[in-house]
Amino acid sequence: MKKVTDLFLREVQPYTFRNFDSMQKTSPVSLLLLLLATLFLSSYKTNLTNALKPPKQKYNVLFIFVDDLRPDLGCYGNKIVHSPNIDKLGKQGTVFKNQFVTVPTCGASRASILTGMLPRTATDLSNDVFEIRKAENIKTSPESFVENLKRNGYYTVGIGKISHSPDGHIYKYLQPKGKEMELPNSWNEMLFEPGKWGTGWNAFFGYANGTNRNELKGEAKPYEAADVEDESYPDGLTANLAIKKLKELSAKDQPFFLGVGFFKPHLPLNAPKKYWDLYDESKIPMTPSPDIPNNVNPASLHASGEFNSYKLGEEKAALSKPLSDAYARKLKHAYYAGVSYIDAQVGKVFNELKQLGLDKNTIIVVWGDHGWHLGDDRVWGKHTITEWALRSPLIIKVPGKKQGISCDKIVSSIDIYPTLMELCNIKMPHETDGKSIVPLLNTPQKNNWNNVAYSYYRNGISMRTQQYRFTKYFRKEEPAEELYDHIKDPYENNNTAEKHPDVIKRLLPVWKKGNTGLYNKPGVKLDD
Ligand SMILES: [Ca+2]
Repeated sequence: MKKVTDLFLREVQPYTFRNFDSMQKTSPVSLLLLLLATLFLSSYKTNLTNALKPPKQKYNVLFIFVDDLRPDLGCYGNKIVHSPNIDKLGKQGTVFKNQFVTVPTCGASRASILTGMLPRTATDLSNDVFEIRKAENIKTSPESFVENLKRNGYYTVGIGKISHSPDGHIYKYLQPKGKEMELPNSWNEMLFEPGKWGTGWNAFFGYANGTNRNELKGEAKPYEAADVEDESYPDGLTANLAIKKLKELSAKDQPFFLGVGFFKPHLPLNAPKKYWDLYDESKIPMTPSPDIPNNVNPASLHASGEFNSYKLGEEKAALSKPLSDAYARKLKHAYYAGVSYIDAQVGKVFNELKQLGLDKNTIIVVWGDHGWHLGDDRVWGKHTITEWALRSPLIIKVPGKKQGISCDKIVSSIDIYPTLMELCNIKMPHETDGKSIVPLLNTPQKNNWNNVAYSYYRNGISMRTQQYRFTKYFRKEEPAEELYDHIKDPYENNNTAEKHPDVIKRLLPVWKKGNTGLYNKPGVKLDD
């Protein structure tokens, strides 16, 4: 508002004075009229300033990034999982039931959400996208929404895993924390408490006794249930740090962005025993998609390499044979314990926000960076362009907006940048591939919504519409096209591409719009 007032003064005052000078030689009546006019203008100026005065303060933004969280939450209809705090947020805001990430791997998915852009090169699919861009010294992507908020007067604080590395700094596993940052222009403060693990990467793969997967050379289990307090695993420390920062931020006369990045339920599936105790393992259901889907080439899936890198697991995952039901249940139990552990940490942060009275003026976003196969299609992990790995939670609460809304429209994580800018009344600094979903916060069943989301990996491009998932791979293995009808086949068990060339003919022009040409360029090695 200061800028508008300044503009007013610059434009009006010289004009007034110029006339005043020219009227010095005129009659006292004219002088009186001029004085009255000046008084009027002065009062008009005050009124205008008041009228343009913004609400007490701009919205703050609290953004919770959760690693590898698929929509296994109560507010997404999962009746087994205990997630009371995130569910409560769902009742205060909008739950987006069909939100899809653009890339099913941590770093690339986060690069996409942070810039509001689809991947355009092979680098954009890499987990190390931030590091590669930095090394190549090229700015191939526009600024992050955090940087844009910062440039527009926000005080920005990140805690934990927001971009890709667990503390925002670039360095390799088992190395000391690096000096360079993944997002060098985004943060006023980038923080992490590594505790007994010493560095962010060690903490990320950490066990309760202070060891970590990399130090153990993979001689570790993919899960742990130590009977310890929340702070004996890294996310408990992250929640405490977020609470401490919120207290400081509440004392500042400046809107803030606080990003908090929790690690679980990423592997290793470690959580305090009390969260495991919330579940009866025997009641945890098995996947509705236990086999490789019909008419699907195994090249669309993978051999669960990341999961199998925890060498002390009781069984190895493979496409040739599913894990035993008992072990699959144990692993799902571990994943759910991790979700409940995170939910409790998120709840602590929400409570502090409320205690400080900041909830009335703070937008809250909870987002998972991609989905995860819990044995679905015989895969344990991410890195596929199936519904299992691409669908993740998105919950947005905006003070004063409708509450307890469930929205089924198709949205993409690239839509979040323009959404936040609209809510914070800040211009997009570049043309985004996404679109603001603020209209859906007002009218969740909005007609004429462009129901399409694109995702990329494994040499393929997958498109989700309200009814279908259509995927086309650039590869020699057949079939290279997959079509799933989500009305008849919500778990993607049957590829019906061959049966429905008519549907594909209809979908293909829309699919082509999502082909950014990224596979025309040389590739990088991707994880699986
Ligand atoms: Ca992830």
